[in-house]
Amino acid sequence: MMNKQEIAKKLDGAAVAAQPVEQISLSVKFSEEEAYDIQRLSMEERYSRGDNFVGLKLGFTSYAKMEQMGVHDMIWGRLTKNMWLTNGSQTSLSRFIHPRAEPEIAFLLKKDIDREIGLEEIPEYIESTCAAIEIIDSRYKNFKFSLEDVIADNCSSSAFVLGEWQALPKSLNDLKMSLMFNDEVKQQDSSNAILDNPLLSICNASRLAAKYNQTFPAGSVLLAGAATPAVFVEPGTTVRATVEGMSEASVTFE
Ligand code: 0L1
Ligand code: MG
Repeated sequence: MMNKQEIAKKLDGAAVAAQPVEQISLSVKFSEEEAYDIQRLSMEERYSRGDNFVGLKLGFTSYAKMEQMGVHDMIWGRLTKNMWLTNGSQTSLSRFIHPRAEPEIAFLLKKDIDREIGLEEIPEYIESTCAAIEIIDSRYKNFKFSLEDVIADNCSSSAFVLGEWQALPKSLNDLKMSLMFNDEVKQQDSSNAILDNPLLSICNASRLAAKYNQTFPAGSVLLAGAATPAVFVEPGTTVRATVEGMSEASVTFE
């Protein structure tokens, strides 16, 4: 029976080789708490190779998706420097297994968050916001996993792209968000799809980070969660995420 460190190494190996593995929970039972331990250990493998923590991502940030997955809370994962793709750049599909893209909103922290913060405290902690793309790429075969499996696998997070930062407005509600492949709109919804209010993702990230003793330092990025379902990326595609009133984020997959 694999222990947490062995599972972490297996998931890290799958990410490095871009080769999927069987769902861990089919052979080993582990709790949500243990899944976050495995995630941390697996990310420590990356840090030991020189990669660095740069922020957090939230998943399952739509109430419809939580209900669909039978869960009552968001999940969170860690973002690293090597996951950060330059806006407008090209990247090879071969570094991924079966990547999907989602349109998101990102935030930049200007002050360390070490406890749960409320909506009214956000201007004190958040410097700016931008349109973002998250590339999710489950390390499990056929993108199939239990809640514990996906948490252990860093919530499928694989890469992200940020548009240009802009000052944080008072509200981020009612903004049209689109995911485009070349010039074709693949998905579209309102920013309200993110927790009814994307700013709430900051409060939730602060709560979850504090619960799991993850520091969330000034300068970190927060990916707030997707406004639409994720779409499989194909070769030769320029993926673009647009948020009304913000500059777009884009990346081309060769
Ligand atoms: O970022 C997300 O919303 C995805 C969370 C992980 C679940 C999945 O891979 O679909
Ligand atoms: Mg996401």
